[in-house]
Amino acid sequence: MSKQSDKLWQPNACILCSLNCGIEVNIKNRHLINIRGDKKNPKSHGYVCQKASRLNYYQNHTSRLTHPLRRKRDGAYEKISWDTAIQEIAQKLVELRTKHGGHSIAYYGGGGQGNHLNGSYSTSLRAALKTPYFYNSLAQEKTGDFWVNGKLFGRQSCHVAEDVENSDFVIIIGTNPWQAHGIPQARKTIRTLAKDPTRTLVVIDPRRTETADLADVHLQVKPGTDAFLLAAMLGVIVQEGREDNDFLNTHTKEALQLIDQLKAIPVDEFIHKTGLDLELVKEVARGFSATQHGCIRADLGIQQSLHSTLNSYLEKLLFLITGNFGKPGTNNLHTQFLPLIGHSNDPEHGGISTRVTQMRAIAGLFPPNILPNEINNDHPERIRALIVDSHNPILTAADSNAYEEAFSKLELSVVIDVANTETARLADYVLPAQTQFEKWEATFFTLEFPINYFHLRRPVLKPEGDTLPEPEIYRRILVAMGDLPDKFPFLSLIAKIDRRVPFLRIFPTSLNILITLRPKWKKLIPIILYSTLGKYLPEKAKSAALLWAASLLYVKRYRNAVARRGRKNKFLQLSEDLFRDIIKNHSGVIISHHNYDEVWQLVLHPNNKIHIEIPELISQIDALRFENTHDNRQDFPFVLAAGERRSYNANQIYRDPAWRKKEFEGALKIHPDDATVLGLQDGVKAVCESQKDSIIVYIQKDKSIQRGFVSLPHGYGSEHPDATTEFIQHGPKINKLTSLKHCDPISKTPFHKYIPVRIYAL
Ligand SMILES: Nc1nc2c(c(=O)[nH]1)N[C@H]1C(S)=C(S)[C@@H](COP(=O)(O)OP(=O)(O)OC[C@H]3O[C@@H](n4cnc5c(=O)[nH]c(N)nc54)[C@H](O)[C@@H]3O)O[C@H]1N2
Ligand SMILES: Nc1nc2c(c(=O)[nH]1)N[C@H]1C(S)=C(S)[C@@H](COP(=O)(O)OP(=O)(O)OC[C@H]3O[C@@H](n4cnc5c(=O)[nH]c(N)nc54)[C@H](O)[C@@H]3O)O[C@H]1N2
Ligand code: SF4
Ligand SMILES: [Mo]
Repeated sequence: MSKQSDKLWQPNACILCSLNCGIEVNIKNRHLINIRGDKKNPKSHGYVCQKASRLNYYQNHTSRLTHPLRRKRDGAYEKISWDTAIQEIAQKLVELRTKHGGHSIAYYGGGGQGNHLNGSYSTSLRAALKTPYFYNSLAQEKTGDFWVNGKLFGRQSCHVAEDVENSDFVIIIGTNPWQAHGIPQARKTIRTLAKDPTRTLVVIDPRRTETADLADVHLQVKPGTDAFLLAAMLGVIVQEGREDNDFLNTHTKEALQLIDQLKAIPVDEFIHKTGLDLELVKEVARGFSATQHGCIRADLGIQQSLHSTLNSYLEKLLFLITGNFGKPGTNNLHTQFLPLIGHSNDPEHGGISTRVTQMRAIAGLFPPNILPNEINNDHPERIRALIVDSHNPILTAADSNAYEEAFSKLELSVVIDVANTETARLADYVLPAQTQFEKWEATFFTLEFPINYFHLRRPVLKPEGDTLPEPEIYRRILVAMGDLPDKFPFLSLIAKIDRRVPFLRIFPTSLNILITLRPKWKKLIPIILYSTLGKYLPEKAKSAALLWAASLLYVKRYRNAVARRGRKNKFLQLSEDLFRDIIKNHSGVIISHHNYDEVWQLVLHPNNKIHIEIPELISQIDALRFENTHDNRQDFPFVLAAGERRSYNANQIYRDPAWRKKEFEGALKIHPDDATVLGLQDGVKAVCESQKDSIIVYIQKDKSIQRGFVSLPHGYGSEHPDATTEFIQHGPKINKLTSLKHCDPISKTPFHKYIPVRIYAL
């Protein structure tokens, strides 16, 4: 290829899943006409899956928002100016904050698979609103896991990575990396693992997934019985004396009660409940305890099913009691460049709870499963205003009908999105954001150990219409609310000088003085950075200002690991060197290189010991013995996994159905024998009904699914305008079937993979 055409390829990243693989795009007339993997990306090395090549469908489609909108009395929307929108929204927010307190306002957003860099400035918005209510989709999948991490490792922000690539015994439970990824270069990694006769791959999934097809052992468990399976495996290990006592003695706090509990597990009885072969399960448990380099990769199949928080505990116990932690090829803790999540104390230790349903925060987040009940009542301290940012809860949170009703009760609803979503079409104000290809963007999913990466992306397109990046939207709201001045002339001047002579450190010093004088602004620092330092960053990378602070904090915590990446400019401070490197390299950079010894510093309990006993969950292990698994579900005989990841879904990020090359309907997978009993042919329409509602689905006979179990895809059901501009629904709206109450008692994460349903001909 000639030098000239080489220049047409611009580095960026795929925004469809947490991997954010590096891509190169070739643009013509505002269209992403070619997309390929970016070989220079130090994490993904050119890897992409089939979904990335369709990214133009995210950028260009007929539901794109280009102007601020306000809902009129008759329900129709009118275009308004940014000034009007911001003034009216700010006025209402101030009114609510003054009259009812910050508790009357909730924020649902801050980034999903993307929009992390811009969304992270929302901490300033929430601080100014004085609201503790930060709702996010992570709290409908991972907060049970985070809560367990908090107990085990000291903080809920301690997060576990899995080194599948270097592992010789991998257990994949409740996830299908072939479709969902979740581990770097998933298909390549899984294929290499499967081909190697010296390494073992075990998949635990009620469906014979593409990943299960490649596995050495597929434990085709009965849906919802993983707690029994995992407890039984732990029982086998402890009862046969196979636990790693050296590891436990050195690295964990005493665990007598736990060991006693595991010794008492009725292994055979538990395995029987899972529908699996007794000896096969025992062999897997023995194999995993024998290896020195085993790891477990888990996801929604256990986190969004029965016992989800308990499942997360048992899964972690399995790698901990076998000592598969803190070494290559095992599970490890990892660092985070800008912490994606925080820590919340339990209510009994001073943590906050919501005013209406008394729900605790976990990792600083509140679960979507409680939100409609926090809004839809006449409690004096109910939520009255909601700001939704880069989420589409009307389709993606449990119980769409309850959400729709709750929206109608709000005194103010604002949606910030790039597209006119189902949620936007219920809001009082709709604010159009720039897409992730029109603004500086990065992901805060820095989930790797021992080497960690960060990728700041430069915009590849000019912003469409009258759109703004989120930090600018928040900044304007803060200014209109009277919480921040429009300009910081003095600090801006200092920032300008600081960028020329950073070693003088005049900007951090001045910022410190400002915050000492104005302590109220401490939590608004992100927006202050954006307004000052941001203006003087190279290539107008204004939104990258926060990364300057992130670099400082990261170096403060992990100095040696950052130093090991090698100095690019040894005259600069380490953090300044890291920051500049990030801004300069548009294909991503390595930010830290850890030693395995350093894993223990990431355990934040005193003496860096893991507190392996969690009394609340040990009692749940005990309770399993008395649990009745013979469901009395005659009315709803099937278990529906509501939300499978397939080739043609990508959350609700793609809205135009034309992105799909096949699987247009998002059909219900059902075992052929079950379909025959119900008299349903392949391809026909049928009704899928839960206790909440019913939807129409297309039938797809599929032998990969076990009898009694059915599956519908995630990411369908969006309404997209056709040529006549009428909104037409494409595929099932699965969350019509799900319920707010069907969720974990501790974390309120929904049991979406275990929805009792009945199916009948239309
Ligand atoms: N193609 C595609 N990829 C995606 C996404 C997408 O929308 N599309 N979304 C991204 C996001 S946000 C996430 S969180 C991840 C989720 O990634 P995954 O968790 O891998 O996705 P799912 O397909 O929802 O569920 C995983 C598996 O759980 C199995 N399962 C269902 N019930 C049970 C059970 O009771 N026990 C066990 N052991 N397994 C069960 C299902 O059969 C399925 O194979 O995917 C990410 N990647
Ligand atoms: N039944 C069931 N429900 C589920 C799941 C399931 O498996 N089953 N999975 C759950 C999981 S794991 C997740 S993560 C959630 C995902 O659901 P959500 O958290 O709602 O996120 P997305 O579907 O990714 O929607 C992202 C929204 O952000 C918008 N957007 C894209 N780029 C930008 C941007 O730069 N700025 C702004 N402001 N907006 C932008 C998109 O247009 C879209 O409307 O769904 C959950 N819901
Ligand atoms: S969807 Fe595919 S290409 Fe995009 S980030 Fe995920 S794995 Fe990479
Ligand atoms: Mo997710």
